[in-house]
Amino acid sequence: MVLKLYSAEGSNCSERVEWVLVYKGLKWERIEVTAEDLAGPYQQNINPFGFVPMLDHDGFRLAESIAIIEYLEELHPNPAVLGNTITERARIREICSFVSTTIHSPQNRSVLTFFRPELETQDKKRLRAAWIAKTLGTLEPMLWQHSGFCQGSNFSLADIFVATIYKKLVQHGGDPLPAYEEHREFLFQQNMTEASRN
Ligand SMILES: N[C@@H](CCC(=O)N[C@@H](CS)C(=O)NCC(=O)O)C(=O)O
Repeated sequence: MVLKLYSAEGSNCSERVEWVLVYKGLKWERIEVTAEDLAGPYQQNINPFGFVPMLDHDGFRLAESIAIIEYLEELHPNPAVLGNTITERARIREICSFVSTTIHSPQNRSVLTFFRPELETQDKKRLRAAWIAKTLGTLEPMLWQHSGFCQGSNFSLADIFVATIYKKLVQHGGDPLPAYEEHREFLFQQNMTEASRN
């Protein structure tokens, strides 16, 4: 079985999948896609959506980070990232869906460029950071209700989605958010780090 992941430096969605691959202890190969390739040969030949990540499992290609992660979870259920009970799984999916659709998508580079082509890079970064900060504020009351992990008492995909989108906020120059900083520190203490490159 050969697992390959088309990924890109700084890609938030790819990082989610990479973290899952590492956490599950899977052997995989990373293929870097450059910004120029994304809208060119990569879109023509590999992923018609023109986005990373894209998984290639023995020739079966799959796009969309959540679909990829669900596929990996079904292939390799242990250790689980989607929780153990039906309500746990539902809550984890609720958080991940909010991060993926409400927080991440509007600030995606190509989405922002489509709607605001006039903005300079720095202004785009500021806008992206402001949106992530605002929506992480909305999400906060849903998190850390039972432990330092985002949902329930165990590490899950919710931690991965939250930690990686928070990292994006910091990369865009947003002000630190204390609760999310604490979460990052907690994961580090638990050895659940973002050291996701193999
Ligand atoms: N819904 C997709 C979104 C993928 C996506 O937005 N990927 C970004 C990197 S995080 C990308 O390829 N951006 C390139 C661009 O916007 O041109 C997923 O979850 O995989």
